[in-house]
Amino acid sequence: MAELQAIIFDVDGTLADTERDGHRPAFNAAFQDAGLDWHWSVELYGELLRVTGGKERIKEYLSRYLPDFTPPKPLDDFVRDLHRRKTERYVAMMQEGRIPLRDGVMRLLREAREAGIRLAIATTTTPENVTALLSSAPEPDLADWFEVIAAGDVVPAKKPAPDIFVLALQQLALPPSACVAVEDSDNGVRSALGAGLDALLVTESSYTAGQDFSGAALVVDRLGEPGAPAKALQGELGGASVVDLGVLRRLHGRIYGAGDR
Ligand code: XBP
Ligand code: MG
Repeated sequence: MAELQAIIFDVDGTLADTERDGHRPAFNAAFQDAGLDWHWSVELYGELLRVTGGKERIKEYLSRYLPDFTPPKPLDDFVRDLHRRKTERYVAMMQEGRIPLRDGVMRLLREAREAGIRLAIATTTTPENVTALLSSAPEPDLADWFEVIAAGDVVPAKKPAPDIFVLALQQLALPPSACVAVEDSDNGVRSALGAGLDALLVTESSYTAGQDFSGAALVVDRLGEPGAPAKALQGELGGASVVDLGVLRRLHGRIYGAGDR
């Protein structure tokens, strides 16, 4: 009988819908800064998102769309420098508060924190991006609410590999059975399930709607707020109109046989 002790959140698409109007324009701005005439449209970016990680995504773009491109320096150095510029552009955009947290995120974080549930992050994105996003939130010290921020290149393999969730669990010093994970993408679902996080909630995001979330315990369109209810797309909300801590405790209890069913 395991009690719910922590929630591990993905960031991009889950805490905020950052990809289309945050990461994508930051890549395009970096390309422009570097004098490259590349442009990633909303549609093209949707295809490139199959590959997680910004540096990996740039390499995927080159091999698929510009196989004859000759970088002005060794490829890894070129991609690293271009991506560094992209991170600068992205952080500046987040500091302007360009992307808000998704509906219900602050509500759920506050409720969990007040109940003594530990908070963690497991994301593929660069750590600076996470702190910049959280710093723009209505709660000024939000980044400090997260006991663990596992992010970016600190693990050998990015999602869909389980490594980043495994690292977050190690840093929390908890087994998967003490946690609920929250994701928005099929790559994230594979990563979380691979780490043994079976109490898995998916909140679909703009680029991930309709993906295959097999294995997730509950899939909703949003966490929801009063007046903007969550809709269950897979699994049951059990009569709740938003995803709150009670919903997460019941979900966890159904998987691990503890808590309020
Ligand atoms: C997020 C990513 C990241 C971001 C860009 O995936 O794949 O690459 O798109 O961030 P997830 P960087 O939500 O599954 O963690 O450019 O810093 O990699
Ligand atoms: Mg995501």
